[in-house]
Parts: sequence; C-alpha cells; structure tokens
Amino acid sequence: MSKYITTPIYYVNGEAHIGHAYTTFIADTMARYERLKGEDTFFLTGTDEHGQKIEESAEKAGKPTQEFADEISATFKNLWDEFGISYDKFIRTTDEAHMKGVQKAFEVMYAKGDIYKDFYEGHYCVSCETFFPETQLVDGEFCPDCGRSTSVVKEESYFFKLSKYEDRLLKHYEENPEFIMPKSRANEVVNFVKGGLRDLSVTRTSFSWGVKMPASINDDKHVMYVWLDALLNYVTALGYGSDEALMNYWPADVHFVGKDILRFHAIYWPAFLMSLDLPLPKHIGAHGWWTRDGEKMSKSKGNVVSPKEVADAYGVENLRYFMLREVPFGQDGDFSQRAFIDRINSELSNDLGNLLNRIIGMSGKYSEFVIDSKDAEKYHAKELENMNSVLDSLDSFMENLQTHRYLEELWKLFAIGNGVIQEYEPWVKMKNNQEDEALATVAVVANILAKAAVMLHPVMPETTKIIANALSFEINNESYKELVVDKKLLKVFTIEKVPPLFPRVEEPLMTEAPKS
Ligand code: ME8
Repeated sequence: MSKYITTPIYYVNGEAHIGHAYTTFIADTMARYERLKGEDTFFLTGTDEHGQKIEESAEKAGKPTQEFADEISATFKNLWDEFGISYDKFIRTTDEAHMKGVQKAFEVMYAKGDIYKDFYEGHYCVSCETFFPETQLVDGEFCPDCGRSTSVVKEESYFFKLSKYEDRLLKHYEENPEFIMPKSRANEVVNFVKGGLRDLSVTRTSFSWGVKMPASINDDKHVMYVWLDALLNYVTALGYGSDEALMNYWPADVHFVGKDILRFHAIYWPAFLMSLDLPLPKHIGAHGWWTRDGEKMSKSKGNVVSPKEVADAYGVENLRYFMLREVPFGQDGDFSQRAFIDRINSELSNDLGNLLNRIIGMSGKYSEFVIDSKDAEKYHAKELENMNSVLDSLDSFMENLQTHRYLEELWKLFAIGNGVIQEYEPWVKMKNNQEDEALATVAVVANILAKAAVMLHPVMPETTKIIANALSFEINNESYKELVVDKKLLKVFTIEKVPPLFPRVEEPLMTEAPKS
C-alpha cells in the first residue's frame, strides 16, 4: 500500500514562521513514520504563488512578481532543506505542469456543466484571498476571518456550482467520521455546509497574476481564483493533467492544514474532486494555532518567531520534539522559551540523555563496552513485558495524529529504563558477585533505549541515528520489524561512546519577544 502526505503550500508573501514549521514538522514526522513501517510514501510540500496578495506584495517590494515569488519560494525550500525535511516533491504553483493541470481541471468541470459565467458582486479579503457576501462581514466592512478591511468587488466571473454538492458533502462527512481530524473540528464544517453553500467565484478579472484560462474557453481577461489553483496542487503534483506519472498515490492519506484553512480543504476541495470524479482524501488533519508567550504573532508586533532563529539557538530536532510534544493535535499552542527549555532539560536531557550516558558508563565499567542480552529475559521478564505493551500502544496514537500522546507514551520507556536501574542497582550486584544479573540489567536498559530510538526516529531523525550508532545498529524498516514488531532483542553488541546529546539549557538562548 502507498501513502500520500501533504502540507499546505505556503504563500510567498513573506518568509516562513514557526506556524509553517509546525505543519511541516508534523507532516514530515508522519511521512517518516510511514516509511519506517515500510510504506511506499510520497510527501509533498511547496509554495502558493499566485493571486492578488502576492501581486501586491511584489509591487510593494518593487520587484517583478515572478522574481519576487522565486526569491521567497527559495527561502522556504532552503529552510526545509536545512531542516532535513524529507519531502519527495516541492511544488510551485508557477510550475508549467501545475498550471497545465489546473487548466485541464477547469476544462473538465466546465464540460461537466459545473462552471458557468455570471457576475460577482460582493466583498473580497485580499489577505485571506476569500470572497464574502455582505451578510458575513463584521460591521459591514471587515473580514470575519482576519479582521482586515475588505474591498468591494464587482466583476464578471466564472462560478463553480458548489451548491450542487451540498448534499453529497454532508453525506460524506456523515459516512466518514474521520474525514476531518480531530473530530471536534467537524462540527464547524458541517454547520457551515448546512447553512447553505453559495456557488464559488473561481476566476478574477481585476488583476492578472494567476493561471490563465484554458485556450479552449478563449476568455483571456479572466485568471483563475487562487484557491482553485492552489488546492489542485495536491493532484497536479502527481501529474494530473500532464504525465499522470504518480497518480497511483492518489487519494491522499492526510492533508495537514492549520485550522484557518480547514474550510477550503473540507468543503471546496472535496467538491472540486467530486466534480472531477476523483476520490476524496482520507483525512484532513487540522491543527491549532501557535501564539508566542500567549500573544498572537504578527509582523506589526515584531513578535513573529523565526524557525531558523530558534533552530540555530536550540537545535531543529529539539524544536520538532517540543512542538509535537507540547500541544494536543488540533488545539492551540504557545511558544515560550521557558516551556521549551523545561522540556529540553527534563525530558530530553534527564530522561533520555542520562539513560544513554548511564548505559555508556556502565557497559564501559562492567563489560568493556560489550553488551550481551542472554540473561535479559531471565531476570527482567516483567520489564520486558511492560516495554512491549508500551510499544504496542504507540501506533494508534500516531495514526490518529496525536503526536503529544505518542511521545508521552514513548517516554514511559525511559521511565521503565531508569526505573530498572534504580531498582536493581547493578553497581551493588557487581560488588556482590552477581555479575550476570548486573549485566542483564544493563542489557535490558540498552534494549529499551534501542527500541525507543526506533520509535522516536520519525520525530528526531538525526539524534536517534546517533543513539543507534552508539548501540551499534541502524534504524530502518528491518530493525523496526525486528525490534518493534517481532519484539526481538539486540543480542550481542558493542557500545560506542558519544558526547552528551542534550546539554542542559540554563538561560534563554534568544532575546525575548517585545511585550505589547
Ligand atoms: O493559507 N500557527 O498559506 P499560508 C499554526 N497558501 N500554523 C500556522 C500559523 C500559526 N500561527 N501560521 C501559519 C495558505 N500556519 C495557502 C494554503 S493550501 C492548498 C494553500 C500554517 O502561507 C498553517 O498550516 O498563509 C496554516 O494553515 C498555513 O501555515 C497557512 O499558510
């Protein structure tokens, strides 16, 4: 079976911030997790480059729009490369193949009678790239989503018959209760649809920075609405409308998105797919919003957290761990250096780092860095059983996108490991001529650490590689099967010394955000 995992494609009107990094980290973790399990996985990310917002941002920057888009798109791609994000494709909506695919989709919908020409009169929020009827505005003027002032739009437009799909959408939500994850977010979508869907304006005539109309329709003054263009990236990336080469990955398993764009993914996107006679994605995973020290991040406040700055100061893998551990998927989260430092010191440094150091220390002292698991079962059947039940529980947390529960549960392994050492005191046993018992304890703990490293790998890929090297094994699908699925132990292995992986952090390593 294959798996297909996506992030939103990010607008190129500014550089990445911590919220973009969060979505990308979760998606990357999920993709790595599926690969570890041996699934043939395709992971897509990229940039969303058309629309009025980008055109205006480029103008403000005094640059030709394409050049501006090229530059910002590259900052995203470079950042993900620097962070080791394991995407299989980085799509740009200005790619020729993508634009061809969008035109093809438009033609298919048009031929089906799902697109018709009319006249749009209403309001438009450039920042959200969204149309709003007057009845939805706040104080008759402001965007109900972002609060910014909207502009009046009166123009000829092609419309997509969204209203036609109302019943089918409702039926789909009902029959697929896990379509929207977490389930708690489904209500807002269902209520929105039940409130009645208006047909969606899918072209614009008042600016030109968008995908051109298909030649067959011959109506040059229109360009495609940016959300129609953008959503289609999930299939054009697989070759829809061009070579179709990767369409076997469709439908997507999870589209990861922030809650701000759930409506587009859970309403418009499935309706477009129904019109195109393509299967619907299995899950839309909508996560919550990150604030900084309890405040909304914004450029004007100057409190936007730059993921690069955090990663430079604290390490990108510590950041991945923190973000995925800190918030239940779907809920809002707060970035504070205090909370981050606490998790580094207590969970990474104390629970995990110390355990590794103890194994290195004890194996060096007692057995010249060679570990033999021959007596592990004999002396530690109970701990091994506890360890196995933790390992068995992990999969469902990850498959339900509950990364915080996954990590919380995984950390029980370190508690078991540290607990065994404390209880059995191998240093006492060594003195009392109970060497076999002492070495069995060290072997059990080393094995616990090995299995934990395998399961932590999707979250902290490089760090766990170092742990695996220290225990003389490699993390891959084979070791996953052997150690996690078949519950085997590493038999005889040597320990390689490594410097401490998680030095304690005493003081914040970045300047604090300006307080408002
Ligand atoms: O919406 N907290 O792009 P975008 C959590 N191009 N997540 C955040 C965040 C925050 N404070 N800020 C941003 C778009 N995000 C469209 C998407 S998809 C076909 C088109 C993340 O650059 C979150 O994933 O505004 C959110 O959905 C996304 O960035 C919005 O990125």
